[in-house]
Amino acid sequence: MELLNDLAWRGIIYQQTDEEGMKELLENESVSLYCGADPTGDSLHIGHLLPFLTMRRFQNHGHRPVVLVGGATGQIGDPSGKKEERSLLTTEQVEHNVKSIQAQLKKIFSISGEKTAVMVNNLDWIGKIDMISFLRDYGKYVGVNYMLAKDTISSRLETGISFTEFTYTIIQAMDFNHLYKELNCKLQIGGSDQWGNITTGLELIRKMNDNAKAFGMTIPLVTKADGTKFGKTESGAIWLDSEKTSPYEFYQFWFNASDADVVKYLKFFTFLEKETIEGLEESVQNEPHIRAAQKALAEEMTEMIHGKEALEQAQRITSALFSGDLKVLSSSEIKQGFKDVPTYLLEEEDSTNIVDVLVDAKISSSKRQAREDVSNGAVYINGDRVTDLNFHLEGQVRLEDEFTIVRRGKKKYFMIQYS
Ligand code: 629
Repeated sequence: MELLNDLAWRGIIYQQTDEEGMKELLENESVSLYCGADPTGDSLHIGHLLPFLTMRRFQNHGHRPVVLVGGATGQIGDPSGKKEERSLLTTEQVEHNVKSIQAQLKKIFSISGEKTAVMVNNLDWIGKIDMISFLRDYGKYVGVNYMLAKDTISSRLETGISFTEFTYTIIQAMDFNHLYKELNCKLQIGGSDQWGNITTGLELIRKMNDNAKAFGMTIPLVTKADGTKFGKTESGAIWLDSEKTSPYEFYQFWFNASDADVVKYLKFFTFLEKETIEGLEESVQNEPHIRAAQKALAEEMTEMIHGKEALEQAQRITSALFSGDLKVLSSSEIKQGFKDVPTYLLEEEDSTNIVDVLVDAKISSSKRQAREDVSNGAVYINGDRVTDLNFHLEGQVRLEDEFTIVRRGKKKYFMIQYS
């Protein structure tokens, strides 16, 4: 499908500065476009994904993504969408974060040779500008009244905003102007919170380059049908870094999308085609219990971010947990799969007898109940049924010498850890 139609069908376009002009531009030339991320942390999370995946859609249609990491802006702090002043990061933190985020973005774009995506860091040009040049060459073009009218700034006038954050929008505008001149970058995209910064850039480009015209586009905020925040679970954000969010958790996040949200996510985040997504939409309506759409979403996303092997591992963990057969998993896979089950720490002096452990860890309600559970065959240790009342949690059952998985009944799992 033609790019803009595809984006519209997916619901990816929120605001555009000049719809007709942009249509013409994209039809007539291979366009360079950019989107930035500030290194405020050492990993991107799924809230960052949409604009970067959208850049990949442009790339697939012959345009060139310019991926910016804000080594300079990350030291200032974007007030957009923030109710309060941010605390400054140290320059070391920013440098560290820049490296991690660059590596993640490189993976998303598989940046290699020319003609594909390029990666830039705004510290390379912003870091060279001295204060007098800043005020004379750029500051003169941006009216304070114009800035005060921006939502992201006006909304902070009551609670307060430092001159540092107030200035942020000018720096992002300077980036756009720089990329316009150096890389012929004519379009900036971002989430809806970036509208103010993007339009400041268009103003600066126009004023500094003889009425030149560039374009801006924003992408809607991802919302959930139940009104809760997208991308957050009880254990926090869903990170792209597999150390922070394991591929299994990542898989589960998408797999657990509600029927009301899943089709929207397929359109936003995957590269599946219209016909395929429409087929999955029918499946949500006619046979929701098989969760075909959720499965497709989880597979596409996990493979895209973590690769095929990690996807297969996540699927293996999912089905082992479902069947209760843990023997097919490695200890590290068990660890991933059981991260969120109730945990009990067994101290060195505690009894390791199965009945005592069941009571101490509150897995069974009393000693009598614990004995009954074991004798009835309701207790499993690392997937093996244990019926011996004299069984001890020692030796081989301590996986990696660290933990044991106890299951009581069909689906109740617990983790015993050792001090
Ligand atoms: C210099 C810095 C530029 C252009 C952009 C930037 C970063 C921008 C920003 N973006 C958010 C971030 O970094 O703060 N000022 O966390 C974030 N972005 C992705 C989407 C966003 C936005 O990385 O645009 O809307 C989240 O979906 O909040 O020259």
